[in-house]
Amino acid sequence: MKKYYIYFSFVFIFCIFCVSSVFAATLTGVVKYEGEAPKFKEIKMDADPVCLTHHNNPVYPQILLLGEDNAMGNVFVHIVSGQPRGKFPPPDQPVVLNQKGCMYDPHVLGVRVGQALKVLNPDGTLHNVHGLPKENEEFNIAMPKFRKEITRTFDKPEFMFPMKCDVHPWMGAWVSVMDHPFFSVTKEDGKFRIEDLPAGEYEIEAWHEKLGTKKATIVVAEGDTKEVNFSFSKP
Ligand SMILES: [Cu+2]
Repeated sequence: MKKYYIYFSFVFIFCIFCVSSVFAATLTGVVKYEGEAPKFKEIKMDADPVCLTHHNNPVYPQILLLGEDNAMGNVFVHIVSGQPRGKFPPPDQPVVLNQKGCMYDPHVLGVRVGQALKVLNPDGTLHNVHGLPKENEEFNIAMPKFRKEITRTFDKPEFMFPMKCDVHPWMGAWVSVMDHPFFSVTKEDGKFRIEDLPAGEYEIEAWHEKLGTKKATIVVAEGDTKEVNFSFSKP
């Protein structure tokens, strides 16, 4: 009998620890595009033959990234009000922005205040990394083909500034410098997931570079998993 007491004590103590992380809520959802998608012109990379060598298929602008069933990528979903109090130290790991085949990957990204943004150049050609923030300092860093990576950090929160490459005018990305971890960027499946939200009422915003923003208000209790879906259409 005694060994059962010991066993149950272990289970009880373990569950106190595991439940503490289960208490936080999770927010999930899917972003979709409604209506007929506009057609985009193929990007012509003839100006730089090195870029051309990286592609066997036509390349299109990343403005509207649609997956199966009109699921929508490159949408930035984040909490805009009701943000939990407290300090959220940035992760030690950098956020990576690649310039692969003379295209930014990802096209939309979030980085935390103080977190490193690592920009890679695997292309074997010259790129220049030109960021145009307003709250943070503007930067313009040449990356000749031998300069494979650079790192940049940002000391102020700033929502969505553009990045561009002055060598390849079709290259563009959007960077948001966040002071909290409650954001997510959709990929081609349109899905987002925001975890570890304390119980509360929040206003959630989905942002798209051309189609504007959509908002929703949610209330989550501890341990909830809530689903919120957004849809965008041509204005
Ligand atoms: Cu470039």
